Amino acid sequence: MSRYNFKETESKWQKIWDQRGTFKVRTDDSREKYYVLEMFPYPSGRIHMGHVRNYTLGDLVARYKKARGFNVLHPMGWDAFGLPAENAAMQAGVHPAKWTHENIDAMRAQLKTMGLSYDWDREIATCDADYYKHEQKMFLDFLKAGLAYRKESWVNWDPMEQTVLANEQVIDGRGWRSGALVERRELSQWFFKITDYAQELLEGLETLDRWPDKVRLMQENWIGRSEGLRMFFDLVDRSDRLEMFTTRPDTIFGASFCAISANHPLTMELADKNEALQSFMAECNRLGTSEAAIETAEKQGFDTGIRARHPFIEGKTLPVYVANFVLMEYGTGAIFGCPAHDQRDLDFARKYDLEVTPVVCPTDQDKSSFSVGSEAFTEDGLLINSDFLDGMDVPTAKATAIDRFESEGRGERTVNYRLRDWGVSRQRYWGCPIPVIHCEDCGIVPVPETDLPVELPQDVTFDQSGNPLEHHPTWKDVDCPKCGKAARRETDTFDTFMESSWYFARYCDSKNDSSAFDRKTADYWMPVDQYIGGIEHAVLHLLYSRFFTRALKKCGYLSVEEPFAGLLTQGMICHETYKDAEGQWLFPTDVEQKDGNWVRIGNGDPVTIGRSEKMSKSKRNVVDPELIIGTYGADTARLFMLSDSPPDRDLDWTDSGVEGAWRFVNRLWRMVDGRMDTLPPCGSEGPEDRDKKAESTLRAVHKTISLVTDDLEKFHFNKAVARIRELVNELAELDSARSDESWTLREGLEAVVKLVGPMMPHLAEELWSKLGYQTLLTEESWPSFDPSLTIEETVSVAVQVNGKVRGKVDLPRDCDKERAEAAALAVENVQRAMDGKSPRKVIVVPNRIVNVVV
Ligand code: ANZ
Ligand code: ZN
Repeated sequence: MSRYNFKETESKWQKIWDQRGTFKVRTDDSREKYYVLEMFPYPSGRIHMGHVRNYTLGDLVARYKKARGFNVLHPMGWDAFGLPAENAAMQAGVHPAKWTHENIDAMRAQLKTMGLSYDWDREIATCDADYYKHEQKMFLDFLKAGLAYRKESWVNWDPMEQTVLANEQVIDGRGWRSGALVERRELSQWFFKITDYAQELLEGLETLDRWPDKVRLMQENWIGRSEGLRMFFDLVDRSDRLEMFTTRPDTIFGASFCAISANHPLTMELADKNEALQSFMAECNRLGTSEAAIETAEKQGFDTGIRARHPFIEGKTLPVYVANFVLMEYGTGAIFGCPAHDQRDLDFARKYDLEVTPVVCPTDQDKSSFSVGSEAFTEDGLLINSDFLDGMDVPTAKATAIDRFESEGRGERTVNYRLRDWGVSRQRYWGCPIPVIHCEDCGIVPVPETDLPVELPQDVTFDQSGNPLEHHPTWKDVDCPKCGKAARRETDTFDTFMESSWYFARYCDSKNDSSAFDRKTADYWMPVDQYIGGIEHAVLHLLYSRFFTRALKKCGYLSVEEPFAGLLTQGMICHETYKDAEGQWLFPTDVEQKDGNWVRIGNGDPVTIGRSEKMSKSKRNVVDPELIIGTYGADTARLFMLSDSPPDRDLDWTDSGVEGAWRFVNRLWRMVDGRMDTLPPCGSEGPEDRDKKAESTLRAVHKTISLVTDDLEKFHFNKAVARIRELVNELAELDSARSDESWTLREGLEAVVKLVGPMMPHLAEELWSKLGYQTLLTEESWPSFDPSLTIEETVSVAVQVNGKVRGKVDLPRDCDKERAEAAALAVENVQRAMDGKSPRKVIVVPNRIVNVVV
């Protein structure tokens, strides 16, 4: 018997698909479209197992939908701008463009060995001017539509390298290369008005019923809508007032201080003549803007000496502090603190010895003795110590307090969002140039559309710190498009999240030179029906894309609002970890098992195994896809990716799992190859009668088709694999010497081959042709099933009570004992015979009898 040669077979079918253009697609109004997309990779140089899983999942969906008759769009490309290319340029002296394109070539070649059903004609690389010139046009349109604006904003500044650092380049508050303490600096930068869409983006989540709940929740929290009150406190001896935002106006009588941000205008004003305050501000600014940093830092305050008047308590004044936990970017940058009912405020009050007056009392506590110690009470209760709010519950007190503030003209109900506008300027080389020009006379002048693209200059050097565009000798120097005077090009480039915010629309019409995409074409394909990728993009990428799509709609580019109708977030791939005696991580390929112990290959040194963790380069617990595909073939790798866990769960990579998949591949191949001689020829007439075994196997075939179809619709891919394996076991029992069974075997094998087609496309294609078909399996339709054959066979079972027949029940053949028992006990006549007693014992003889002993 010959062996399955996956190497030859896989490359053979890849070539045939390629030559026939099997996966090329066009818009076709007569057919229903289906758009499957996997998040495009960053061209780091090599694919990793996460990619293999991601693309296997997408390919399964694409091939399945194609077999179901959809016009399937399934494209691939490269998220090609970004920092690693610049780092490579600095460290290895390769130009980012060269580094990126070489990586793309290497990774494309790797992907091609997986047999993925992409329409490669639509491939894009976002670093090509053909791509980003359309992005520049979009920016100009956004500018006209009022969706882009400039404002001063904070950046990380490395004082030693004299350069702006990306957040990823700040490690524990220090520059990643210089190790210098990073400072914050204010720069004028470009922003997109994503906050204009806060409410829409929130409401839109409700329509995304094919998104995981946890992703929707993460977006909801990120947008962070809160309803509250904006109100004013008068200041003692000052004519201005302090405007604050609160979500707890009910706690107003418990207010014991006010706090403002280090960047609040009042702080700035006071700091002018106050050096101590200046250094406090600088300290706050060093903390960074991340919420995590603010949450964990010790609460610090600076008493300004200013006093604010309590709005409802005659004569009461509150100290105004500058505090490190108040952000300028949220609400109004000023708060009143109510220590009894907010933990941060309580920590602050204890530190500065401020009043702690409880104003909400838990319902199970006595209001005259209730007090707050080191833990704030943040739940609902009844108002105390609160004048006109006394006795109310929190929601009523909130509404009443707001009404009072409003009627006295001291405040207004407002909705506040945590979401900030999207800052898109980056002081980097390897990104899309922002198409504007700075003129001394005219200010900011958009680059005229006819001058697009603004291309990145190729001749840049990376030997100095800072942005190479800044120190390019000529690139910056341009004439003002408005007045003709010598002017300066913007040297900032776009955040790379820009390119990934519209690439899905570009794929619809990726060769269009005159515009980003034809509107009708985009309207045909969009939205993406199924998007697949990692949960790490649950917030930023997905939210930016949802905003960008709305902005494109506003500018007339397309008609949809939501870019991704369905979303699947895949789980991680995990692997055991290994360490040597010194505690250094080892690669799985460095270790082996000898006489039951793990040792290092070569020298036999002992190795300790750690638990299975997410594959990562730093822990070295990675398996190279190229090695697996080279050893076992792409189909084995793909099958393993699908069989062991549901797609949204983590998957443990084990050698035994891969070998199991490999054995199944070979088993299927042998089943067809080894029995070809005995199978009835392709297309021959079926048998008139079947024996019992042939009949029940035929039922199993139809049931499996029906169930696997259902599994694939629900993304229960591992269940589908298990069912197919079960069917294969059953088929193996058939006797090829009997014509009816042999005929059933052919039907069964044909069904199996079609069912595994989207999972193991090369093997399936090979077996399809072995079974005698001249067509490509990839162009065949999904197998159908005869519903009458999927109905469970029922048997009539007698029910006895203490040995006497008392009734009958119809049960599915071979059903489990619990079901038989439950059905038997439910028979009315049986219950009567049991006379209210509970059974001492129930004996089930499958398909025959149930005997109840009472
Ligand atoms: C008084 C108060 C009393 C508050 C109390 C809370 C509890 P969310 O729900 O996230 O919107 N806050 C307002 N602006 C702030 C800023 N710029 N920086 C830091 N904190 C700020 O939170 C709103 C609450 O966070 C507001 O309600 C305010 O404190 C604080 F028992 O006002 B609260
Ligand atoms: Zn000008």
